[in-house]
Amino acid sequence: MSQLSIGQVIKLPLYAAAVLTGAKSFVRNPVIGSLWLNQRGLHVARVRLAQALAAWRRRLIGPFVVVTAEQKHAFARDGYVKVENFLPPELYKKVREEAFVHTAAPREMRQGQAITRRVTLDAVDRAALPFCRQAVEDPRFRGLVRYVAAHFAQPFFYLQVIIADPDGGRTDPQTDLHMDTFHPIAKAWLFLHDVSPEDGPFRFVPGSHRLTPERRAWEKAQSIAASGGGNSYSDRGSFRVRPQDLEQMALPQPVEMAVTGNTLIVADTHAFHGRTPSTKPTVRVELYATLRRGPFLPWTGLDPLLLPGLRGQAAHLLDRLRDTGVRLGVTGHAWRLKPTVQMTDPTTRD
Ligand SMILES: O=C(O)CCC(=O)C(=O)O
Repeated sequence: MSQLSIGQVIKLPLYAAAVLTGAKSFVRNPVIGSLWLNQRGLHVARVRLAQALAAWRRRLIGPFVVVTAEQKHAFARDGYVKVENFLPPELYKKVREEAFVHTAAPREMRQGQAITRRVTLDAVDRAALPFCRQAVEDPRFRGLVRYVAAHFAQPFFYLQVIIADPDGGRTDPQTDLHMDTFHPIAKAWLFLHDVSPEDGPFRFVPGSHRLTPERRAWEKAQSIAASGGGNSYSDRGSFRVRPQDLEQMALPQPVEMAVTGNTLIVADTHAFHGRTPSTKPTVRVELYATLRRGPFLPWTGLDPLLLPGLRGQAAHLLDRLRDTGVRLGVTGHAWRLKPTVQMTDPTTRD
């Protein structure tokens, strides 16, 4: 913390308070990114406390979510849960028919060779996407997302399309094996078609959600390296992991989740995961969910987004909040609103 500007010194109490939130960037926060503090274990202490509180909250919500004992066991062992033939066949057929022809003005984000295109699946989207909405209302879907995220809170749901083109520029950063952040969060994909190994499937390192002594040592080394700068994603708190690091942590290499359509995967993405690089132009179509909340909350529930009036609107509200931030010039908006397009049409993307 030796090179602080006057502005940073004035903001120090805010930077310090952010240590008790989900803030993860080593470059934007000189306390979180302090070499001196991380050499003395600040980052690892945050990881340990967040992990312990997540385990505690998961025990609290366990009885209140629709998650089977086998699924809890699979999650404890692997860090993800996979459910094949998730939707009843009739509903799955209708979801596909609806999703593949859906035309809308989506949000898009380009990351290297990949474009992620999505529309929300909030309650207000029921008119446009009734069957997709019905699918994400399944209590087994939100139950698993809540259990894995360790928060009884409102997940964000989307119809999402990943358009990847190996000849389309820089490497997609999601194809680097990584962890999203320093605490457990949930991401879920209900795939709407078979995903073969060439189609850029999700990949995951089983067991890498556990905080073993080797993982703690790795987290500490990464936090010290990130405090010095070097890799923009790692410095922002999404550490990249190399095959030799996995070996050092006694972890296996990642499993590619080539799946049949109608498979649901819900994963803790503090664990190591990524997208398998596509070897050909691909279009992956899925119902997607994500849930992350304060890692240091000792309680669960009490989510304002579950209050009447806000319930079922989380994804729309987030978009509006981000748009306002962009208008006021306080944030950038990675998710740009695009002209109307058929969601699965890869040719109209830029
Ligand atoms: O889309 C995928 O298969 C994985 C994406 C990913 O790595 C992420 O969302 O962090």
